[in-house]
Amino acid sequence: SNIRAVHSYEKYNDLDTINAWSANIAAQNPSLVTRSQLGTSYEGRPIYLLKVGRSGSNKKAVFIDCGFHAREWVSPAFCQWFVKESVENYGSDAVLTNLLNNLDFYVLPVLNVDGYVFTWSSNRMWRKTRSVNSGSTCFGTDPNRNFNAGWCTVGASSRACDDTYCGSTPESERETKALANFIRSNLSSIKGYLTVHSYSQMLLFPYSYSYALARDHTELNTVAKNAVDQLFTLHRTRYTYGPGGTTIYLAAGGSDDWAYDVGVKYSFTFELRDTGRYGFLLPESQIKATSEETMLAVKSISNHILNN
Ligand code: ING
Ligand code: ZN
Repeated sequence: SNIRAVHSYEKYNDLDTINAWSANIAAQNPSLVTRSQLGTSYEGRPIYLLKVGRSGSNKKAVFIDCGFHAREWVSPAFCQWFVKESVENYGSDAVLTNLLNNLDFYVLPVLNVDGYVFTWSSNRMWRKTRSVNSGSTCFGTDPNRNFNAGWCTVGASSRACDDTYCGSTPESERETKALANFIRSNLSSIKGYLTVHSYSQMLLFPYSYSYALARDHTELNTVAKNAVDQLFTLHRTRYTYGPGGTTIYLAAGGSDDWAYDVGVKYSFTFELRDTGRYGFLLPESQIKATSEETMLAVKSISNHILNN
């Protein structure tokens, strides 16, 4: 008999549980999922990456990360859901099967592993990494202000005690450096970059570091509109969409702007449920609905990438 406990996709899972789950789902689905280590965090924890898709040659890839900001717990829950849906519905869901046959999905369940552990042990509202800042007693850098895209020019702080601290240099954090190195190394295949945050119910695309419109603005706007329209069909959840700067706020150093500027055209930031009633403390009872509706948006964007 199988003594391994069934994984709870409708609960928030701590990092040890997520790491045990990712090892397991790769071991149980070797033709669809492989696990590697993207890098190591400041505090020495492994950062795991799953590659999801049927093996094939010259496949385009979509990179999806979760858990940039430690307190946004529904984000890692979504990444787990995405992998679950992929392994459970491969071969039965025609759209998903086609995507997995023709695209690789790199799924990073938790980027900011140290911060995530800290929200479970000490401070549920922690956002940043947990690196030591020289000359300060405050910890951490905002990983979504730490990329080399208008770095620290707007909507970011140069004070180590602030929640939007941009860090000492771009990619100063081991976590952001590992992510950026991976994307730089796989630019020939990675055509989409999706980074999953909460909350606000928005689908954002470049730019956030300025009001300038992206070269591909018209196409990105259409892709975003189609994605939020699909998302809406399931539970009538309303998302707004548009360039980050005008849709949420100006903020430099974000990973989506960086990915776009290095050549990943389809670069989006999701802000999942809700719009503030529960905020970061979204009840576990909403994980399933949030994840299922988000799947529709991710599938919509991925289909566009596959066909363009
Ligand atoms: N929101 C994002 C943040 O890092 C964002 C919004 C997206 C900023 C893209 C910059 C670029 O502030 C949350 N909730 O973290
Ligand atoms: Zn966030």
